Amino acid sequence: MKYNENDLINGINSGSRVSLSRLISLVESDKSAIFRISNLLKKKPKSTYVVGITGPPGAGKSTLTNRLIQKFRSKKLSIGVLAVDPSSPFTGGAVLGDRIRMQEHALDDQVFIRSIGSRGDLGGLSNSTSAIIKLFDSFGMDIVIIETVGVGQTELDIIKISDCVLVTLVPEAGDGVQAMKAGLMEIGDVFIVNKADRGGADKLAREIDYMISLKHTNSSWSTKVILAEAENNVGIDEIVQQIESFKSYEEQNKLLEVKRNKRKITEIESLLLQKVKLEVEELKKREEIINIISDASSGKIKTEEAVNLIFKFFKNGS
Ligand SMILES: Nc1nc2c(ncn2[C@@H]2O[C@H](COP(=O)(O)OP(=O)(O)O)[C@@H](O)[C@H]2O)c(=O)[nH]1
Ligand SMILES: [Mg+2]
Repeated sequence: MKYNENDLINGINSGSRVSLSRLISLVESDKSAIFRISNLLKKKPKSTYVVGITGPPGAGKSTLTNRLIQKFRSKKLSIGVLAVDPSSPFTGGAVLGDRIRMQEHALDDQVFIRSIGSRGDLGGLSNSTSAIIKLFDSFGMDIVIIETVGVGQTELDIIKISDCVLVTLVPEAGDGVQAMKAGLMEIGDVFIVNKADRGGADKLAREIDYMISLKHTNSSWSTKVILAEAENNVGIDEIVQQIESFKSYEEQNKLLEVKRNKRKITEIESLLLQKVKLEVEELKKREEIINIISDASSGKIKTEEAVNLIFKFFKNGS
């Protein structure tokens, strides 16, 4: 079903959840949509604070997200949650699990939960995710939580879109070393050792503490490691406290502004690539281009020559 985009934008600007939901689907499925709508989105006086949660699958990120929602709701804050699952869009088991776990918030109109699949396109996590953050922002959410199933680059991309990164690990053999290898030590603003009800949590927390102490940094933020049991609601107050302290630290030192401005540069690069890709897709429909491609594939001209010819069309815009 096709909706009128202007109606949806008016809807989101006036707080309609249905419009929010439809616009999220739109920016996810149509990569050119954000270029059409971003100018029409109203800027709210206070921008949303983005908390990224990453870590290995099964570490308890969704359980923790659920606890954080409860805590933030008790502070009367509105929350948007985006669970990004790179492997299984919508129908995957993990996502289904997330839905069930977070179901208790389904009737709360100050909580909006959405799962999306990152389809590994150019820019991976960042493209539709930052568009969706913009939608949450216009809707007026106080907090946005982005949960990524931590694998590879997606895990590290979280820092490009978050104001505060929580790295969640569990006391299982080698998790600390894995985290270091995966580059997680570099991106965490707060570290959480979840499943502290199991053995080995203290040891892992000490390991992480030690690795933090080795980090070369000129930041005055002291990165903490928090022991938690998301399942049993243990350690959640401390985590929220850390998020709040980090936010104040960023605000007081004007870091939030610097971070967000820097983010715009990354965003321009990634949107520019996206735009080029969209233009190229359009170009490929033209007869002249189809002929060039066919000449290259039959060996009449070299592939490089074909690219140069196509690029000429691209640059001339005709
Ligand atoms: N023992 C224990 N299990 C937990 C704890 N927190 C979460 N879990 C369980 O760990 C499993 C994975 O949790 P989930 O939140 O889906 O992890 P995610 O993949 O990181 O989102 C679930 O079965 C949870 O019930 C905890 O503090 N202790
Ligand atoms: Mg999860």
